[in-house]
Amino acid sequence: MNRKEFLQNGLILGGATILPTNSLFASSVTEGGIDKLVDGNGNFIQQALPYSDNFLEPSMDAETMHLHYTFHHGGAVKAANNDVKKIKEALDSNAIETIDYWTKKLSFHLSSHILHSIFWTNLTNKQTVPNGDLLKRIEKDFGSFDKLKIYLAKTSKDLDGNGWGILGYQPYTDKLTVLQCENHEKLTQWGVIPLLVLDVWEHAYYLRYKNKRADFVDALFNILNWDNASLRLESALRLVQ
Ligand code: MN3
Repeated sequence: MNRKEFLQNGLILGGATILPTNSLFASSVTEGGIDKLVDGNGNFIQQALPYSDNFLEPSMDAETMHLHYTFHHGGAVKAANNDVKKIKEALDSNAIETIDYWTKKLSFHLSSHILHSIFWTNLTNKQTVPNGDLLKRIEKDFGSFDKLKIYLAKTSKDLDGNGWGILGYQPYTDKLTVLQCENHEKLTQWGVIPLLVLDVWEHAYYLRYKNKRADFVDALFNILNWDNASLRLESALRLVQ
């Protein structure tokens, strides 16, 4: 797919994110470079975590990891399948009074599935830093890695209610961009491909960090997998060339 075709298909690809086939998680998480969120029948599926529940201790405790992955992410996958079913039923029976409700729900639940799927691979148990093309683009678009860290941390800490801080690649401008996403689907820019996502919903940190979201965000910065973000950028650029 060339850049023009990508831009024409932006609505389809806008929420999808990709890992190259040579990545550590490629075999189980992706298919053809795209995060594998559906099975052969088009039903949403949840991939296994790429590590054990306690892999990210102490920054993220095992109990939170288990609950977060199983019930919050897993719940969204089940709900997204139900939303699709309800939309189909409404169309098949020509009873469309509630179709706007299920359409909004699908936006919420599928966006949750996409962001959580990226989030797990964006974390690791060692300190990493951006390098190569990702670092060059960070310096070009934000001034320095330190400035990006300040920007992304502040955006994540100050989010109203529940949501995500996101570093993404915007193919329409060929720039990196930061989003402050409310819930899972609000305050985006069409076309942005997420590279690095920070879940700041209360369910992500409340057991260990209580009300101290800022402490959790600071801890997250010690376990962000910038190598994974680099792989995602490489794939995004390949897709739009
Ligand atoms: Mn979450």
